[in-house]
Amino acid sequence: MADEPCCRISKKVQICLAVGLLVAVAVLAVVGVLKWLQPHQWNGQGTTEHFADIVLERCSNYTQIVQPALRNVDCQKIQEAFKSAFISKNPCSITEEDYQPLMKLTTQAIPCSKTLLWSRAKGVAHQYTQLHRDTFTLEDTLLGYLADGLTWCGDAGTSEVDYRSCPDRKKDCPNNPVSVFWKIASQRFADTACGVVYVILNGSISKTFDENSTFGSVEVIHLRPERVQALHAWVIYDVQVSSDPCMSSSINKLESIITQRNIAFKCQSCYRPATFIKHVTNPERSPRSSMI
Ligand code: JS2
Repeated sequence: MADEPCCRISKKVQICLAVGLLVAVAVLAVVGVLKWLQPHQWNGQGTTEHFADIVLERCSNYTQIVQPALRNVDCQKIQEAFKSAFISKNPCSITEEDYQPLMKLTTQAIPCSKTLLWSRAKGVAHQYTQLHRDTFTLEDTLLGYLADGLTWCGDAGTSEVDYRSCPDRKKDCPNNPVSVFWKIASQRFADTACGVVYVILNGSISKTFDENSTFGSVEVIHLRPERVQALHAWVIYDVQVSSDPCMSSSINKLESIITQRNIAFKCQSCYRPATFIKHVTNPERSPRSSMI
């Protein structure tokens, strides 16, 4: 038939196209599997699932229920400012400037003598502020409340967050989104503290005061002598110790750093956190407040 050679060729072309399509699908499948099996790029856990939604929900909860005095805060803007701090950026080159828009939107007045710092004693500190609602750890302020316990990072080449892995401070790089956030948040929290500042330390570990901790390397050095009269350390311990933890060499080191900065120092050791939380109250009262 006149159209037979054309038909025979088109049959051949059809088979070639089909084979080509099959090969293409197979290649894409292999690439997809290899990408999926690709080892995580970083050593730290990936961004917390639903990160942006959690930030928005926490912001609404905090400003409407926890601290209604902040009810006029724009949570959408805060969520956007938080995302803009790290999305589409190299997660090992995050700077303090990246967080400035978020810091500006989360300014908050903390009453003098109502700042509570902590080191290796997060749980006890938060149990204390749950009982003494007029006292604030960083995580009881809006900024700390938004981020506490979360992980987040992005990547320069995409506008997506990285759910697979994020840089670990020690194994990958210190200027990652989470570490830079807590450094700048802790710095501002200490910098704006006033009156008597309290810190809960762990007397059951060898380095009760660690100069390399966030408390030791950031907050202690950012307390302002012109605003802070004294630092009161509450050293809690739950194992029988031979001597008073307030007499330890690490506490003596803390005392010398603080007094050399013209801030008075006081230490109180408290056996068993439970009794401490119930009975220790901070008598200092002051109507003045500080902006963070
Ligand atoms: C909270 C996190 C996270 O005074 C406290 C707080 O103000 C905190 O911001 O910094 C101090 C505690 O840090 P430190 O002295 O290094 O004690 P730690 O027990 O080793 O806690 C380390 C965590 C400090 C910063 N930080 N803080 N919530 O989710 C969180 N993630 C990090 N990295």
